[in-house]
Amino acid sequence: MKQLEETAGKIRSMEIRGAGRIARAAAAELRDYATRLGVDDISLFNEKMKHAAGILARTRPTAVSLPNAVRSVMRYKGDSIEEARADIVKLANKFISNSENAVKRIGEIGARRVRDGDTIMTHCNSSAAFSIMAEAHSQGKNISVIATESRPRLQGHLTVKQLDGFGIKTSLIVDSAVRYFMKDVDLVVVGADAVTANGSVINKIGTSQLALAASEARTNFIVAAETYKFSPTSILGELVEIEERDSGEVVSTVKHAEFPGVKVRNPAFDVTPREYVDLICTEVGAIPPEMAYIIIKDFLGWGIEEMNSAVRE
Ligand code: RUB
Repeated sequence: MKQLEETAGKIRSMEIRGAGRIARAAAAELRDYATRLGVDDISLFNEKMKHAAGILARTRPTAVSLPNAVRSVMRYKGDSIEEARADIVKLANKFISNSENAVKRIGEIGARRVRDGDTIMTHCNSSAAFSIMAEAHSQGKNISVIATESRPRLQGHLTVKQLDGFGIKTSLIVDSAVRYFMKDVDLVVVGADAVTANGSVINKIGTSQLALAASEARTNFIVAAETYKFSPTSILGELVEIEERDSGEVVSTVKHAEFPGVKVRNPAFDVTPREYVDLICTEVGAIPPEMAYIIIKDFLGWGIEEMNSAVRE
């Protein structure tokens, strides 16, 4: 339990962050937990696995990749502990390798939308969005990237470090400079924490602001999202919960003491309506947001029963 709690803690504190990485870490932890689990009764084993899955799934509420990853491992079957354990290892490893391949494939598909000489704007730190920019650069396209800081956690610093390390011309801007620079931008590329059945995209707070500025400037807005970021339960009307994090991330306790009557709000994500999204690049193809339902139906393999039970959980 100690290692499981440690992994859960790392996801909560954002030492492990980004929807794809969170999902892979949870799948790996379930696999390792099952391997370590020293019980000799299958019902107890199943009970403990369920408990562990619950702890991991509840670490962060917004990234749909997390419950999707947990569920794909928890579909394991087995009449004995050995069988169950072997199936968990197989399913977790399959999820992890599919996820890594998906990010690579999104890069190849998305890079086709990038032209030589393009200036790309990005927000936060997304492996899938980075994969598109890195692939376009590797193909010899002369791109430059404008990346936002992404306050309050400054994931933009990770992005610019990665881009610069890859040899891509990169500028860093404050979040409020997005509209100011949009006139210089040919394409916006961002990642996603969740995509709903109606094609709305949930990503780092401020993403919808980029989308609005891009729409005003007639600039294409592309989302890079693996299929496991799509939310099956959104078909049943479930809303994706927007995580609100501690106010200390926005303003220190000492500073806050200077205006104690002020409530400091810190939503970590926002919703970009599908009208602002030109294309969602998944590993199975680049789709218009209107096709989100098809991805959920055809590629995630959830039956209506499974969706109903996920909503009840
Ligand atoms: C990260 C974030 C990323 C998406 C996609 O938020 O919003 O854009 O998770 O990332 P946080 P990826 O830092 O709060 O986890 O493409 O790597 O899955």
